[in-house]
This record gives sequence, C-alpha cells and structure tokens, in this order.
Amino acid sequence: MQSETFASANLNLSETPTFTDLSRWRLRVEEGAQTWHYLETDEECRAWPQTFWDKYHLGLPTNAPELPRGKTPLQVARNGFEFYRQLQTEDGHWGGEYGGPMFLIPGLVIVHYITDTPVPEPFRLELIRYLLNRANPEDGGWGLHIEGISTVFGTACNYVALRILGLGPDHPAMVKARNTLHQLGGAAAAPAWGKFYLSALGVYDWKGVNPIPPELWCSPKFTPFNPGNWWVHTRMVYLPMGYIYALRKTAPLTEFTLSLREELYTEPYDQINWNKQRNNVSEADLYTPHSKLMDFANEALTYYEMLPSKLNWLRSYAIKETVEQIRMEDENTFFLDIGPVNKVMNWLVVFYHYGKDSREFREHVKRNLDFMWMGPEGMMMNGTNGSQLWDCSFIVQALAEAQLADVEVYRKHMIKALEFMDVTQIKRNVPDYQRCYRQVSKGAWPFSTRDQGYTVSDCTAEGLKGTVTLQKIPGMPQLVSSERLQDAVDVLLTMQNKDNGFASYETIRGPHWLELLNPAEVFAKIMTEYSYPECTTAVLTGLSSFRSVDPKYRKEEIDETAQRCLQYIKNVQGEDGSWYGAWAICYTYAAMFALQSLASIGEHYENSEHARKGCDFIVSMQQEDGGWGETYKSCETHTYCQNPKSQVVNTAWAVMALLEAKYPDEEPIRRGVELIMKRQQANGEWLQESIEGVFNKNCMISYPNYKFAFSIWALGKYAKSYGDKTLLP
Ligand code: LAN
Repeated sequence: MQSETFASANLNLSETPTFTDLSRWRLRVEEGAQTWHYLETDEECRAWPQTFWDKYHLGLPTNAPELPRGKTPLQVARNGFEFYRQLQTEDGHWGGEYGGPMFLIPGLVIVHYITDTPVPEPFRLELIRYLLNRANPEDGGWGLHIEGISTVFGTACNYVALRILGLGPDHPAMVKARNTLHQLGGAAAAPAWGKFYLSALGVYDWKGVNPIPPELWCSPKFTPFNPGNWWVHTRMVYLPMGYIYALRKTAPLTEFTLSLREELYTEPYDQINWNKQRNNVSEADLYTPHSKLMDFANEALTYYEMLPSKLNWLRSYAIKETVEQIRMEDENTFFLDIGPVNKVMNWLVVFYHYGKDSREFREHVKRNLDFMWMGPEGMMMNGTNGSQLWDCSFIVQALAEAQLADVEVYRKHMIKALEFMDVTQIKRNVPDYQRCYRQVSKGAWPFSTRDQGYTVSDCTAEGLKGTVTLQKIPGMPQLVSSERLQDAVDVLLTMQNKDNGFASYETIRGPHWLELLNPAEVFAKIMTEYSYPECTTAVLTGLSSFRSVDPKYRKEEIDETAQRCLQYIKNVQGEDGSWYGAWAICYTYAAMFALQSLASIGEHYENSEHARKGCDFIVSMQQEDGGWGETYKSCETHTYCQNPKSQVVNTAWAVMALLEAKYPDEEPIRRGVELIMKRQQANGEWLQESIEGVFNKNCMISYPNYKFAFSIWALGKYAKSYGDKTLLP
C-alpha cells in the first residue's frame, strides 16, 4: 500500500471548511488566456486592486451607476453597453464563466490525486464551495450538467472529487449524496467515462470497463475505424483513454481508496461481478443505449483482451503511436489541448510516460489554470479555456447594429476588441498537420484563444465578420491585412461538406453509421462531424461580409459555396417550419441563423415558403408576456419545450429571426423587444437566467455573455426596421 501522501484526502472534514475571501481574487488576462489568482497579503491586494470585472464575476458589489431609464430600443442598447463595456478586460476581450458540464472537476481532481499534485489551498477550498453549491437541493446528487437531474456519473464522480478535496464520509453533504448514489444503483452503474475515471483511481475494476483499443490508431487512414475520421473531440478523448486502458494504469491502493471502495457501492467491492458491470448503466444516465453492433464488438474485444497471446507487438506499436499523437496535441496547443477532458487525461498519460519531473508534466500543471473560473458559487472548470473570440465577435457585431460601434467614447473599446481579433487569428498550420489529422488553421479563428488554436468553421466566420465590422468604422487602424482576411476565406472554402452544409471543426470524414459504435452512453451524435444550420449560416454571412471589402477574391467559388449553403438550410428545415439548433437552446437559436441565411438572398416572409413557415413556427411559440423561453429539454427531446419563464436570450433570438425574415406584423416583434427592455436593470445590465448552450444533445453549457450581446443586437435590429420609437413610459 502506498504511503498516504495526498494531504487533503486525509482531512476527512465532517464540517464545511471556511472558504476564501472573495475580495482577494484577481483575474489575469493575457492575449485571451484567463487565470485567477488569490492574493495572500493586504500588501499584494493594495498593489493589485480588484477591477470592475473582477468584482462583477465574483458577485461582489460593483457600484455601477444607475443610468437614466432607457425608453427607446437604442437607449436601452446603449445603457446595456454602458454597463457591459466595464467588463472588457485589458487585452480587449470579455471574460466569463464557461461552466455547465459537471464531469470536468472530477477528472481534474482525480488526476491531481493519482499524480500526487497538491491542489493549491485557495483552489481546493473554492472547488469544494462550488461542488456543494451545485448539488441538487432535493437529493444532494449531481447531474451531467448544472440543471440536470442527479445521475450516477455526476454523483459518483463529484462525490469522489469532494472526498479527495477533503470532505469526510460523515459530512452531511456526503451522507446525502451517498444515499442518492446508492438509490441510483451505486457507482457500478456509472456510464463509460465514469467507469474510466474510477478505474484509473483504483476504485473500479478495469474488468468492468468495455475495451478501449488503442489499435484503432493503427488502422488504415481510409477506413472509418481510424479515429482520424471521427469527430475531433471524440477521437481526442479516446486517444489518452486508450493508453490508460491498454496498460490498465491504476493508482496504488491506499487507505483512502479502500474506503471509497466501501462507500461507492451497494454491495461489498470484492463480491461485485465486474464483467457484468460493463453494460450496467443507470437509467438516470442512459441517453444513447448501445447498439447491437456495439454490444457485439464489446464482447469480441473483451474476449480478445483476455487472450494471453493477443497481438502484443501490435499493442506496443499502438501505444507508441498514441504517445506520439498525444505529444503532437500537447505541443500544438501549448498544453491546453482541444478541451478539458483530453487535457487532464493527457496530463495523466504524461505522468505515466514521462514522469513527474518532465517538462511535459510541468507544462500541463501550469496550463490547468487556464480552465479554472472563479465565481460567487466557488471555482468551476470551464468547458474550454474560455469563449473569448466567440463572445468578442458577437458583441462587436451587435454594437454595429445598434449604432454604437462608431460612437467616439467607445472608440477605445473598439480598438481593444480589434487588437484582440488581430492577436487571436491563427497564423499557422500546426507542424505536420496531416500526420495528426488536423484541419488547416492558417487564417482561421478559434473559439477561445490562439494558443488553443483549433479551427472552427463558425468561429472563423464570426471572427472574420467581427474584424471586417471593426475595420469599417471610420478612422480605425487596419490591423488585419486583406491577405489575412483572404487566409480566413481560404480556410472556410476547404470546409464545405458534400451535403452542402458546414460542420464544426472539420469536414465530415467518417460515415454517420459510426454512431452505432458510440460508446459514451450519455451523449448522442459524437462519432462524426455533422453539418449544422448555425455553422452554415455563419460561413455564408462571413463570406458575404468579406465580399463587401474584397469583391474579387475567389469570387466564383464564394458564389457557389453560398448557393450550396442555402440549399442545405432549406433541406434541413423541419415539416413544422423549425430548425434544430445543436449548440444552443434550441429552436429559437437555429431559427435566427436559418432565417438570416434565407434573408441574405432576399428570401423573406412574403416571397418564400421556407421563411414563412419558419416565422409561423417561431410566432406560435411566443409566451403570454411577449417573450420566448425554451428549456434545455428541447435539445434532448427534439421538440420545442417551453420554459415556464420567458428568457431574454431566447427572446432576442426570436426577435432577430422575425426581423431577418421581415415578418409583416410588427406586434409580436415589438412585444418581444419590450420584454428585453423591461428586463434591463437600472445600471444597464441584464441578469443571468436559465442556461443557454448545449453540446452532444444532452449536456448544457453556460454562455453568460449572450444576455448582453444578443439583447443589444436585437434592439439594434428592431430600431433599424421600425425606427427608434419610445416603447416604455
Ligand atoms: C463547443 C463550444 C463552441 C461551439 C460553437 C462554436 C458554438 C459551435 O457553433 C461549434 C462547436 C463548438 C466549437 C463546440 C464544440 C464542443 C465543445 C468544445 C463546446 C460545446 C464547448 C464544450 C464542448 C466539449 C466537447 C466539451 C468536452 C466534452 C466532451 C464530450 C469531450
């Protein structure tokens, strides 16, 4: 048994510790990278005072001044920016939490434990605060995301995380969570990724985990089984998982993990029939059941894993390839990796492969910080290293629409934003990019920061639009040259799919039947790329914005691409006139994009069947109070689900959709606009409402900046169509 070195796991606190002093936290930003720092002394605090945005994000009083009440849409938009401009950080972007998923902190904390890397004390305390705050009040468990019902994945993993962070089994929150966990079937019924984390920690048996063969990386590039043909997030998660699984890496047993083995299960650990657990997934968790094909493949591979004479040379070769792919991913992203899941798993592989004294290990520890976000409820782990570029592109377009971008007092904000666009554009293809299955990236914009460096189709398009918008403001510096705008177009033109749409990071490489081999159980549509109305519209409008400043460059190709985008949009409209949104909630989000696509070629309510049906669908969902509100259930169930309370963000999307389509009746639009106006606070802000975003159908994610960008945008758009009328007394 290993010596008990991991300090906090032995604290066994039965009472909640005292959390940190929020007035000592500071956000540091550098070219978009966001890291939170805790200042220990008063002297340090005086030398580095809290900024407005520090206080805002921490939920401390900001003393933002009350503004004269806005009565017209543009006055309200301006008040909105009067508040929001105070949140722009010195590197030009708007920060914000990017939480939602509840399976990120456990991965991080478990790898801290396995690698015996202490969690810095203020972070440890605040992680505890966050997890306690995010437990579901009724049953004390956790879900897949912050608004979801308690699941085994959420409850088992966050229970373990809190235990590692220092809470003892007798802490009331642990007792409550454990009861819920046992009622759900105990940790044995965790879905695949939960089984993986728990096995790596040594509190689940690898025999209970369906095989994760790294050999797939050796399959020929042209076959669907080569992970290079899968959706990039899925392949990047299964890459390090394959290494850990193939070598059955497990932390040495300690008193602590022995105790967890007793706490997590409904029967004695030694009596569990592990082979039977491979397909045991709690009903609360299960979203995508295994196909027959998947079950068959798992049986065959399990049998193969038991053979002493399995192809060991192939396995060694596969592990070598895995290590090489991980090395490239780490180096190419400056150890940020594509997202928080593979980030911590790669860190674990680096621990086993290169050791704790390696440069790779140290770099990983350093860049963990980029994912941590501090808020009033404690510290969370973000779904990416932020949403910097994405949010910045939206707000500048919104300001242009609301006639605020060229207001002299806001010039300094616009210059800062442009500087941020400039540094964030990706200037290179990663070395040997085809060897690591990467899309071209020179000229693209990423979702978050340049270091992360992954091309995303719609981020490139929004970045392009944002940049063009800013550089069109009279007197602005032209920081991004026309060659660099052309580079962005070059990237986009490589990304159209055969079905005419645009996907997220790459073109669709593998066949969609690969979904039959989706092993994740809690997510859907993750095996390949798909085309999306959101991404397709963004590219279409991005190209047209480019054309407004450079009409000649690759003109024919751009024309043809745009035509095909429209065909795609029309093709994927539902019978009822709706479009399904894959990246935010849900039908209102997609309608805004799709109707914008149609409008770009002059198809509106009066002259287009598609636009008419699209509008009628949206109008039919308007709520009594004039707003729109969908819940995340829309995404899960593929039917519009009303949120009992209308939402500012859904309302803004619906209003923009109807305005794009030139919906002939002003009344429903005006009522939506009035709702957005009424929800504004005296200091110009809008308050956080329900969660806005989604991925993989079933997991929600927060976009707190949307309430500013889309409200301002919708108000501006309304004023453009109907004039800046007095709507509020
Ligand atoms: C994101 C966030 C942004 C999002 C948009 C740009 C909005 C979208 O239009 C394209 C897809 C993209 C880039 C996207 C893909 C999936 C992400 C990265 C996320 C939803 C944020 C978190 C999620 C990632 C997969 C979370 C980690 C979980 C795994 C299942 C690996």
